[in-house]
Amino acid sequence: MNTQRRKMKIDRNALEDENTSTLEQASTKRLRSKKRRTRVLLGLLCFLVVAGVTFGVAMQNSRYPDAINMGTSCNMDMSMMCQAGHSVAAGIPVTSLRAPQTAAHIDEFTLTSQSAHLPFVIQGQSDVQTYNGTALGPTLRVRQGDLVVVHLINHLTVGVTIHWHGVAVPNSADGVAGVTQDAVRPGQSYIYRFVAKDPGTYWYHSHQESFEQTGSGLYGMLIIEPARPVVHDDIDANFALHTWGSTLVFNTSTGAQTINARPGQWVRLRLLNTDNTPHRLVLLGTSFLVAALDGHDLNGPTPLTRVPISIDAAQRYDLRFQMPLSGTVVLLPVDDNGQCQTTPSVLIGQGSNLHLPLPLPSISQSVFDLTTYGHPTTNSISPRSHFDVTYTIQLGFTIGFSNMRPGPVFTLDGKAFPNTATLLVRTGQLVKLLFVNDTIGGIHPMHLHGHTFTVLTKNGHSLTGSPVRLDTISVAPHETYEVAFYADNPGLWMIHCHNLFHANHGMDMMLAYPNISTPYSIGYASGNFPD
Ligand SMILES: [Cu+2]
Repeated sequence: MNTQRRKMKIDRNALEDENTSTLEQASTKRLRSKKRRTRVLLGLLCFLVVAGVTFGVAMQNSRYPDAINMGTSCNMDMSMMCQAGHSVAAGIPVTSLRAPQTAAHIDEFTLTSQSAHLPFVIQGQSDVQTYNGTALGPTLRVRQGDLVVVHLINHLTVGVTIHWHGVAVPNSADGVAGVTQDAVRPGQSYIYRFVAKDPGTYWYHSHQESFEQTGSGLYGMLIIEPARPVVHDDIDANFALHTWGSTLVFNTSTGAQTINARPGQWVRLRLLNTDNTPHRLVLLGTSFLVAALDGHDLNGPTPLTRVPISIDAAQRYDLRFQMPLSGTVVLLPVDDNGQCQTTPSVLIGQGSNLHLPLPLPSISQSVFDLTTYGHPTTNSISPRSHFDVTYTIQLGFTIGFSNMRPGPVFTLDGKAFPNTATLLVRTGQLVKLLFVNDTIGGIHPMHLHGHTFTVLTKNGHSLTGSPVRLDTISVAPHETYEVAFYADNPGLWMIHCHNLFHANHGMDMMLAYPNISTPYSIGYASGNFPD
């Protein structure tokens, strides 16, 4: 009995012990899970703090400096030590790199930057920035060899400049805010002087906040007529393509424009794309020649029929054709599917019976190819030339911060402006540039200031037709282009993508000659933002 009672007591004690132990275990478990939760929360908090700090630091690091000076403080003997940027050292100042004060013939213009109301309605954008109250600004026609003097007067409330795209101006006339001048402040003025050396179709636009300002109307065309023309044109007309909102215009027209031309007359159409992405056009009603690219004549151009041309950002195409005995010649935009658009349009012919050739034909998808067009001829620069220096430029794309803005960043050799490398060249050198576009970042129309380059190869293959000289080369994804030029215009020059959105998000670099200084700087202190 006693034994049995004792056993029961022991069992009860064991049960109590077990209960106590289960309670303890549960409490330990709760404690552990609470600790785990705390640890997870702390971890998450740490992660958020680290991510936030990293985000903040990356954002802060992408901010333009208050002042960055693009001068070079070296000579080429120090080659590897030679750096540009952050330098205010003595050297030849850009302000001394200028055109002569006078010449036998001077063409003088005044361009006043001012706001204006557009003649046609655009959603939310009727007041625009212009030169002389119109966008496109005045077309400046000058003669080869003349001294061009342009007075810029700023009546806007923001700083502006004028860059002469494609023209080998002296450095002080290049119009790059913070490099060759300060942006011209409201109420102030600046004088541009350059000799019109090479005939052709060029254009001008602001190079202060150029993405914003070129898009909002600060652009115009410059035509340098040859001193001794090699061909005769009865009619010479120019058209700038620009998109307002989603509306494409030829010059200032969204509709049909007419040009009066008689059968047998020769017509030259100078076409410019002021937008950031390519435009496709076709000429119907006769065959035509592509006479010049970026203002430079092609050798032995051959007639093309219904071949669409794709003009990338900032590029110019000169088309020439002889008016047929009858019918209308029309210039129309073509969409990516090869469908002609009916507006905007240019109708060329005689009388009042000009009309579109309806139904409009379907256009071939294969566009004009500059690498096979025209006839070969000797050129001072060829793939077999000896190059003094070669630079490879990787055109890249990433997601990150560009001047504190999260989103796309377009890079040159992995860096975004103003942290991109400076390419150093010396007067007299033959310089080769290799543009490589291996990314999905889009088409990059790469533009070199102050020089004209010869296109050597596309994807490793030499050109088979006419030599091609350009200032802007369109490099599509998975394409490479080799181009070359003589370093014959000392100064501090930009190389940048002329998709100005890309330029505004990092895709710029400097090409500099040694020992050039500038009194100007880029950044928040000066308010100079060239792109
Ligand atoms: Cu680009």
